[in-house]
Amino acid sequence: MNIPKVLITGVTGQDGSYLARDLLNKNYKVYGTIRRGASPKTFRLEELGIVNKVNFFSLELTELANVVHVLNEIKPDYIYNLAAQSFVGDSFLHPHYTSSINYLGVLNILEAIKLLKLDTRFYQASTSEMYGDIKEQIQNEDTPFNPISPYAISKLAAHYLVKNYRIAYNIHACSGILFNHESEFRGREFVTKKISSWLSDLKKGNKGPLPLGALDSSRDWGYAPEYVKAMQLINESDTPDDYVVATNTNYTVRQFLEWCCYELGYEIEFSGSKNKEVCYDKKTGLKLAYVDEKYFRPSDVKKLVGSYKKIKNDLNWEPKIFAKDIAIIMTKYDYEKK
Ligand code: NAP
Ligand code: G4F
Repeated sequence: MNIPKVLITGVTGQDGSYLARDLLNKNYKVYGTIRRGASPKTFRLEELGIVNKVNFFSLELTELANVVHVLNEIKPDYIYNLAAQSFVGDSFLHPHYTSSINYLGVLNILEAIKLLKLDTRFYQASTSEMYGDIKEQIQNEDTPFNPISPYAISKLAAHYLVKNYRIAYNIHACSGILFNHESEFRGREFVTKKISSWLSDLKKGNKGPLPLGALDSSRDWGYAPEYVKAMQLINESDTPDDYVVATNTNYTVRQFLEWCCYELGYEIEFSGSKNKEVCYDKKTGLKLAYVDEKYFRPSDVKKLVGSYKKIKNDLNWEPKIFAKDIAIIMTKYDYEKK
């Protein structure tokens, strides 16, 4: 039997590292792209004990010739395109850079598949951020998109490109519209990890109070190791299609903060007006967190909640770990980490 060859762009990120672990466990041959830099960020792969099992290729996604060369060398059976400028806040500061990696990068991979006539299955990391200023209370595959950040716009353009190449060139290309998913390996700039890691440091006496932006933004937070299983089901399905991956629940940043605080032994209360709120420990009066307008975005998605009905029906995927469990898992991990 032929061993499937899989190429993961963004293998060093949160999702890429969990996905690589799963695929190696299935005995697939895993290739991962890294970007050139002083020191590649392989710490997640090292922690999972798989850094020596991944075959690394240096790839600059915005260079078509480089993409063609790498795909021609590997001739992968599956591609998971997870590489991205994935931080929404940063996309307001770097809209050109965000568009080039998140949109042109996808165009280059699809063009390379077409030019090389590869028989490969392509998965694109689409996002709930595309729903933006939401048009329906619970979002599904048919909900109109209404993006409100350069990140979301770049991802939406890529999303349509994937559909177009599927229809126009019969490429086995699909997208997972993933809602926010978090884990021990989440990047520190995202709000969940910022809260769990900062407060763990504060509890150990290594940091002062935590500055935050919009406390009442709400998100549908799932658990990344479960979401990479959904990605595999989507890409390995014989019928290429697009799927929402979500938990159908949603909570605010404020609630996430409260759960992490509670896990560390703090019972919290808030005081002050909207843009100057402060969060204290009720028992000791210790200042734990405060609102800093610096973290407000020029335009921000207020609320997201997704329906996983289609992926449950077609591919039998459903979430088992929800936001409060995730807050506890992340806080325990960060507090216990040296
Ligand atoms: P992540 O942890 O930020 O990882 C992003 C990966 O992309 C990293 O490996 C990073 O490499 C790589 N990358 C960034 N810029 C690059 C560039 N210019 N050239 C090549 N590689 C580059 O993201 P994630 O949370 O795992 O998310 C994976 C994908 O899913 C992303 O496309 C993201 O937009 C999308 N998504 C994520 C969520 C979520 O809630 N996590 C939800 C929906 C969609 P370095 O290690 O060198 O930085
Ligand atoms: O954790 P966030 O930065 O995630 P965001 O913007 O929802 O994006 C993540 O999920 C998307 C899926 O919908 C992915 F496509 C994307 O790649 C990324 O993984 O912010 C969540 C909310 C926002 O409303 C933000 O304004 O939390 C609010 N927030 C409040 N204080 C903060 C902070 N966000 C960050 N990053 N840092 C804060 O201090």
